[in-house]
Amino acid sequence: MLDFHPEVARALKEKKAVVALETTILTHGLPYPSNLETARVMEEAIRREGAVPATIGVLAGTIKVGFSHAELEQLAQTKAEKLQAHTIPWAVAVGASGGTTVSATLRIAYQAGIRVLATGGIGGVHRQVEETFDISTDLITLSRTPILLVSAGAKAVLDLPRTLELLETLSVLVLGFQTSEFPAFYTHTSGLKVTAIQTAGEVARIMSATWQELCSNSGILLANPPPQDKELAPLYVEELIQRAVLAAEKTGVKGRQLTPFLLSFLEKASGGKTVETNIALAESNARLAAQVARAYLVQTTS
Ligand code: PSU
Ligand code: MN
Repeated sequence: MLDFHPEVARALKEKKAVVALETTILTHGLPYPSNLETARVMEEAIRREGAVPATIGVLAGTIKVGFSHAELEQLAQTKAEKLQAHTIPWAVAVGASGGTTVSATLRIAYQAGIRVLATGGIGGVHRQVEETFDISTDLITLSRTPILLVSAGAKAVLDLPRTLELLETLSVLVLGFQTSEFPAFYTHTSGLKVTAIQTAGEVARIMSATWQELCSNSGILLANPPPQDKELAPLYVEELIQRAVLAAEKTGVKGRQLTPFLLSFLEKASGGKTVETNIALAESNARLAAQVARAYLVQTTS
């Protein structure tokens, strides 16, 4: 059912390091043309580290593992759905196009034999969850899919303490890359503690201990702080987020529309500053994911 780009098919066959990329960041997370630029920058970062990018998404009902430039452009331009793991079959059946969220991408990547995925920031428990019960299916899917996800912590628009608590309950190991603080997407600080890990090699060792030695099917979250020179001031971001959450409440935005609404509000309210940080952290996550994919290859073939 999967349509592999020849470069990705070859890389998997030759057992090269491959990193999966999600496409909701392209279809719903960033404005055009920053979205297309981000997708390309992430792919390039992976190539520079000697790995092969496998951008995943759905084009007219076909599940793509690896996109050509023209196909990426097509996905960025068309009216695309926001697909989660459980809505992929619907898109396939009706011939819809869609960006795959982390949850959908985890599912497809695993099916394709890929063990590392990079995103900007994973979804999680939304603020005001008491009223809305809005919890991203990213968390549940990660807990059931043996893939390592590189993410700049979780998106700051979320309730981060509850997101971290739920990951704990779901038995997802959360590692901080060269940090013991869970990053808050636009900043490296959140006040929340995680287990620090120093090298890609150690991450790879944990992956094989989890999946091969303990036969666990749990995913792992590798939290990578945003690049220092692109971080935003914590108080500045928090003020914008509170305004964004209030605006969402007032306009009645909820469900799948909520995250895209909040991100776009932040972009406008910050004069594009949040997009700049988002692109920088996405690139940095892609780079780290490629380093981990290479280390995991060494780990599993030695
Ligand atoms: N990272 C970004 N921008 C994004 C996303 C991640 O920098 O837009 C997307 C991912 O695809 C993630 C989704 O799975 O946001 C979460 O959506 P929700 O909260 O509705 O589950
Ligand atoms: Mn949701």
